[in-house]
Amino acid sequence: MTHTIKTTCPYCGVGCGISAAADEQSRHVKIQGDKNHPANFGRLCSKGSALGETVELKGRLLQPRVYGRETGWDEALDAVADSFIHVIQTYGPDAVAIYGSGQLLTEDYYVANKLMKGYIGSGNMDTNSRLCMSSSVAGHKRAFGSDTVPGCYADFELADMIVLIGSNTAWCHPVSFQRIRAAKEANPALKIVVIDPRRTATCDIADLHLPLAAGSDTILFNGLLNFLSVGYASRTAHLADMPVSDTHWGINAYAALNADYIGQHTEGFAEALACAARTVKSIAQVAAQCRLDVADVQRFYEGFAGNEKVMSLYSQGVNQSTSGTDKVNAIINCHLATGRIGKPGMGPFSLTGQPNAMGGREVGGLSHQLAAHMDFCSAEDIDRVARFWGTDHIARTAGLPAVELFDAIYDGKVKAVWIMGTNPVVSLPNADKVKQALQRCDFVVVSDCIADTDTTALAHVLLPAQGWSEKDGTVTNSERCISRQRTLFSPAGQARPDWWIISQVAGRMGFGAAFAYQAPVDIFREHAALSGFENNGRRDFDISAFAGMSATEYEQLLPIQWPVNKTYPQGRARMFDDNRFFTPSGKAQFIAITPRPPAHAPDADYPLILNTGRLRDQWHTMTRTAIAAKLNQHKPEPFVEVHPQDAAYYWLVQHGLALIESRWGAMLARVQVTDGQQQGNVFVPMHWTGQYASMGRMGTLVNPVVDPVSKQPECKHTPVRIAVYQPVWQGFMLSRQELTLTAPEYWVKIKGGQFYRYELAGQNLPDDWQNWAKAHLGGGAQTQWQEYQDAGTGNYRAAQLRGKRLESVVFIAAHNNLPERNWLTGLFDKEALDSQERRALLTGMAPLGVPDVGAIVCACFNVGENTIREAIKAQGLKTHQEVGQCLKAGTNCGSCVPEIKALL
Ligand SMILES: Nc1nc2c(c(=O)[nH]1)N[C@H]1C(S)=C(S)[C@@H](COP(=O)(O)OP(=O)(O)OC[C@H]3O[C@@H](n4cnc5c(=O)[nH]c(N)nc54)[C@H](O)[C@@H]3O)O[C@H]1N2
Ligand SMILES: Nc1nc2c(c(=O)[nH]1)N[C@H]1C(S)=C(S)[C@@H](COP(=O)(O)OP(=O)(O)OC[C@H]3O[C@@H](n4cnc5c(=O)[nH]c(N)nc54)[C@H](O)[C@@H]3O)O[C@H]1N2
Ligand code: SF4
Ligand SMILES: [Mo]
Repeated sequence: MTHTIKTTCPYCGVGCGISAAADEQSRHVKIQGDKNHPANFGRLCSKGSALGETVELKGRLLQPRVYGRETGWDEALDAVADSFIHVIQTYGPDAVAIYGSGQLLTEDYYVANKLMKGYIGSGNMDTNSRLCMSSSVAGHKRAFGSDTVPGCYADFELADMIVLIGSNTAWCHPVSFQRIRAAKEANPALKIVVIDPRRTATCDIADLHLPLAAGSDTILFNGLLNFLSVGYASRTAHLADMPVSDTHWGINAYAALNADYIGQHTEGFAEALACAARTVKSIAQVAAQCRLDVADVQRFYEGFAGNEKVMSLYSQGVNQSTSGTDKVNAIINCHLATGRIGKPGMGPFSLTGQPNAMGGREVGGLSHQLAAHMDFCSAEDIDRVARFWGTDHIARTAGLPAVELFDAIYDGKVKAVWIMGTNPVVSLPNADKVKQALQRCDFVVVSDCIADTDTTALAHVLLPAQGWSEKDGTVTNSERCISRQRTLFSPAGQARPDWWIISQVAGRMGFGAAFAYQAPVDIFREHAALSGFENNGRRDFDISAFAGMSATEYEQLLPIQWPVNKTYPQGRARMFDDNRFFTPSGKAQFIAITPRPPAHAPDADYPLILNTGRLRDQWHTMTRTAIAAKLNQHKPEPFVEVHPQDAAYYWLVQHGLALIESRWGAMLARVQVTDGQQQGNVFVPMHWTGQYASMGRMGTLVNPVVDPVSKQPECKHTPVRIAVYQPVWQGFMLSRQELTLTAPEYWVKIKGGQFYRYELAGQNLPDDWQNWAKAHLGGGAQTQWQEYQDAGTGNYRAAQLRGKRLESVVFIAAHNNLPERNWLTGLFDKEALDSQERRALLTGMAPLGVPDVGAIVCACFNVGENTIREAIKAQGLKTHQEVGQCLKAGTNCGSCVPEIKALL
């Protein structure tokens, strides 16, 4: 029997509401967007729509394991508690650590943080949010005195201009992107500016794309602050000596500066402007240093100055930088200078990455935070939280931030670590060192819902966590909206909720009374009570209205934006609408920004800049999205984007293989030549791991240098070199069964609908291809083989059938002259091949007259490139809407609209 349950998507920070029709017996779930959820009003992207394909039990971690042996919960929990107690007694509390994740629910996060900071008494709880949001957190704190996102999604529709900085919104926040696209279609006067070194899918809706030099954002925004301030100095007596020259900065811009706002509600403007004016003198200088056209910079500045309702949306191109915090404040400075904050349609807006990036900050998940937006800077806060928690063990100083934490593990200073809901062997910079750190560590506990990840492989104790569809609790999205994630299915195997696992360990460590939670609502109530405890309006995060909530009210909780308290019982859409900030003076702070280049410039050995980021259809380390065959079609293999001139210079060819090396590691990827990439920059996706590729784990390359304020690593800027990787042979295999490969140097595993696809390349020829193929594909007596071998060219092709059903194919070539995979993969959907298809098998190409859909463009409706091209030609289609009417492509999640437009 199916029952329909409202829940929230477990992927990005848009936080879309889902209406899920789940059938417990078959473990099937039909996913639809929740029409009433304020984040998406019924829309979903390709990843959210494919969630039903990710709930299968195959690959799940179903039972606790202690040193590789499956066991029951009692033994596993005792092992964790005993080892932690032993390390703490021998070396002190700072020798243990928890490394958490913005993918934990608020309730899980709260309990983990309370255990480490409140009861173990160490600050060593940090999270993958260190790699994600910590520059935004630090920038907010400096400017507002609190980690507050001022605005809300409804502002997108009210804005006159939206600036997207370091954000590939089209792929990473697709439903917000669709909302912006719809706003622009409804109001063509809405101007969109994209600031990103790459030309991304997001540029599809841009009126202006500024492909700035990587890392130069602070120059651009210091320039903007100057531009906005032209004429201000002469009108304001105490700033008369301001070294701003009107002639360099254009005319009429000062109309934008809000002197009243600056005077009444802010501090530090003079210093910030003086610093901006000292470091950036003219638009021409900005253009030269950011490597942009003067006219484009001017257009951006005039647009910003001339439109009152400006929103600045930013993400990892801003945060993941050694100037990340400064970038955030350089942007906020321009909003404070114009008074454009806390009002409809305007403001700085940090797009959060993970589903619960915001919730993690609420509970104090970063190692310098304590709880409920209180941190270790204030003795009063520490005392307050200690009294609330009823503990005399509370940590008094900040713990180690992620990169330092793993260095401390490597150095043997931290001897036991518990990793929850994150895959640091892939996602941390200098990932090989992270791997070694865990190999050297005395005691590694990993809680995950998936059995085989690069990190679970190194665990001494593995704890099966409930995943999305099983777990139950709350998350907070980019606009401070708290939503419920609800249970759809009973747990897989022995999987337990993270909060339960942590509470059990806490109990076994002797802290039972403080962790006697029976259900998530118990934790949520406590978290809510702490947020209001001795608050009196001094802390932004206050959801004390929920402190007395009943289990039924929690069950029925509707999405609501914090704060939720006596003053704002229905939540609050916009913070700072009262012009009151959470600094000691109550005023917002300008921060003087001195632009700095990225930590390491390219040099003779490593002449290129490596940029890393996300793809439309994969989520991080692919543990869940790669299970959904649909999501593997868009970009099946790890690749590196290279500018045509760099490709020519390094002899790289389209679809050939390249070896990318940095001072820290190496990676292999398929070459994609594109002028969307700047010369001197290359881009690789962050997603591939040791589970899906032999050498696709990009974290090995990444520079571990961090921002001095936020400690966030510079994931977008590593000096690298690139060279052709020339294998002796290349090929692919398609098989109904998952295979175990006897490792060629290069392999990639791709899950399809009814098949697994393996892309292969090797340096050593096997003695005999026939034996090699049969050793891999098996098959036995009931299968028939077709084979073709040409010793002269090195080509080998084989197909294995069981009756008329295709079981597997192998295609090997000395060069990369291999057929496209689409037609062959389509044959796995058929129970029987006809004789024409069987005859064509070893050509790898559809027989004449049989259509080949081409590479899949629309993942939602499975529409291929060839189909779209043919329809465009045959029916004279002119717009993506017409393509949608004709083929449905692009009409569900809309993420492929930019690609359809490119085909048009
Ligand atoms: N499909 C998908 N969506 C996701 C995720 C996912 O894994 N897959 N992950 C989620 C998470 S956790 C996060 S944090 C967000 C991230 O969302 P985004 O930040 O939008 O994603 P990224 O691709 O990491 O980086 C964004 C852009 O920053 C640009 N950039 C690099 N250097 C600079 C620079 O110096 N200045 C500027 N202005 N731009 C620069 C890059 O070229 C890139 O296009 O996405 C969330 N959404
Ligand atoms: N070079 C480079 N590196 C980056 C980035 C980049 O842009 N470039 N981006 C950074 C950013 S912004 C982020 S957010 C990180 C993301 O990096 P990670 O956090 O390492 O990536 P995920 O694949 O999301 O890892 C989540 C893990 O938790 C498991 N999991 C899922 N749900 C649950 C649950 O409910 N409980 C438990 N216990 N486990 C669960 C999943 O199976 C998976 O193994 O990567 C960072 N690293
Ligand atoms: S935009 Fe997509 S991934 Fe993000 S929450 Fe919505 S459905 Fe999930
Ligand atoms: Mo993130």
